[in-house]
Amino acid sequence: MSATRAAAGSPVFASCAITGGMSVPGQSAAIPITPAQIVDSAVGAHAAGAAIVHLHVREPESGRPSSDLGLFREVIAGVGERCDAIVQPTSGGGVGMTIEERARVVTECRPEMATFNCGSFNFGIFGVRHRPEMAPWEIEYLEGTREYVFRNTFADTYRLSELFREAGTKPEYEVYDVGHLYNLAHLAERDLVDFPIHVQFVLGVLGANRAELHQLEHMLRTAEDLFGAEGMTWSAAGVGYPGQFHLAACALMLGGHVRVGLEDNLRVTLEKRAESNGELVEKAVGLAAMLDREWVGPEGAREILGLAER
Ligand code: KMH
Ligand code: ZN
Repeated sequence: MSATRAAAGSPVFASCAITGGMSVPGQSAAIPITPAQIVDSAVGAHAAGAAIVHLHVREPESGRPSSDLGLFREVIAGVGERCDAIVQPTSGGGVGMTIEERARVVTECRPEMATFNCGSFNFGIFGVRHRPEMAPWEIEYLEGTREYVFRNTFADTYRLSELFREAGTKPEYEVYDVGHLYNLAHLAERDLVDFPIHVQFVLGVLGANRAELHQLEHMLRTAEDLFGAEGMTWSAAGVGYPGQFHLAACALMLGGHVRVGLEDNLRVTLEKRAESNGELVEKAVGLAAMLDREWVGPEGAREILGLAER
């Protein structure tokens, strides 16, 4: 694989992960909590250039990650009224949610896209620094992940594949480690996958692969061997700072798309905490321009992802 293979002027889009299920509000005042805040932040991310807004919801009073369908409906409708971003709710959810609870947003809201997690692994956020702003439940949430397994068993993924098909929702396959690609190939062997697929390489979670160039290259090469370069589109999401922007730069260089957002990273530079999702998208837009990629919004992304003809 050539290390610099994105054609000059090739189109790139971004997804912005707005609020997250594996973070707590006390980590940053910029994390949107209520449906109105999540909608505002998603609309701001779209205005800054994001084609996809990846959404979780939180209990409005506490900020605890939630799977409440009413909250999802409010946020999805709110974003749809104000912009044409591709709305991509999570089916990953947060700590303590069952696969049934996590899947409900797909079956009930039938979104254009949703995330689809390709394997089980430890997902540790207990290393996050405790801050005075954090409520007792937040400390418990973080510390509890010493025992947390993010569950996505084979049976779960078989079922989820069927539910996505029934809903007409395009999965974004979240792969955190190379083995998750083999799990996805296994789903394809069972005829549970519709090609071309869209893969998100999520690197930097404690419990899975690190956000490093050679790991992205290895996973990309493996994915292309399994599915063919024509059989897939892909994006990279680095968790933490500077991982988010290092991975974005690698993806831009290698011909992929990018994901940024407060779900994965709270800093815009080493010295400055991000004040909004839009600020993180703006930085990605700047990086893309420096690397001669042509930025596209929701319509361009729909075209690339094959959503336009669905
Ligand atoms: N929290 C991210 C590391 C999902 O929502 O389905 C991965 C994620 C998964 O966004
Ligand atoms: Zn997510």
